[in-house]
Amino acid sequence: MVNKLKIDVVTIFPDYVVMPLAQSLIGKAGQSGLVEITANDLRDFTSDAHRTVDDTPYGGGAGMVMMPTVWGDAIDSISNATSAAVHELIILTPAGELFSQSMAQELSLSEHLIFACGRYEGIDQRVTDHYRTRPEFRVREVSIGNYVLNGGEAAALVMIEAIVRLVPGVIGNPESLAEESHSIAADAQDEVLLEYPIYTKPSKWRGLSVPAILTSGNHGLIATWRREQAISRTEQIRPKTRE
Ligand code: 6GU
Repeated sequence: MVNKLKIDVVTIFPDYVVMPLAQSLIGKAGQSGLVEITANDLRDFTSDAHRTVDDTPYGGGAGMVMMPTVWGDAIDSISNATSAAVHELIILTPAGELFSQSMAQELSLSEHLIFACGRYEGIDQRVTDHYRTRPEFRVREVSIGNYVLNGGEAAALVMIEAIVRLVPGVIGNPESLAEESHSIAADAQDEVLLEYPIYTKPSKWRGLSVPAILTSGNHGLIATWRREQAISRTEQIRPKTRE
């Protein structure tokens, strides 16, 4: 078997992630054996009758904090169950580094990804700090954007979809990945070019015609036009990313 990727999601809402992961390309990737995804219930790693995962914050403040004890037991158990040399531990938090195409590309080459989905006000900071001292772990705190979700589950789904489609063998058409790969180095430098506009039949719809150049048959002119469109669209929609 080549380059198999094991993904463990750890959450107090395993049902929230199970159905979406069984669908579409991610589900097919699972059937092909290239990717294996497990949704783990954090409460299975509690030791009290109430299956408690959270407690009040030291120093006061609103809300509850997820306990390091439970997370430590879950991550130790899940990492010990795979033979991977390195476990990529991804702690989902709005206070994390921003997720990007270049991070997806990097993570798609991993052996084992563990997504720790925080709820409430977040996970005790010592979980990150502890696993950063363990050489068999690579720990990242990751956010998918500058807005606040109630928990990391939806963010984990977003990341998994972006990562799994990049696993070699998962996408049917490697050409579409090759085109995207140009944007990856750019993304790493925050210099992404947005896609040019695309059209299909009919050539006229509700009074709107397809740009004539696209039906000209001149592939050189079409390529130039698309590049110009991508640049002007990027300047309009993301003025900051291109200065
Ligand atoms: Cl990873 N978690 C939460 N709770 N909110 C977010 C997020 C993550 N990324 C963006 N907003």
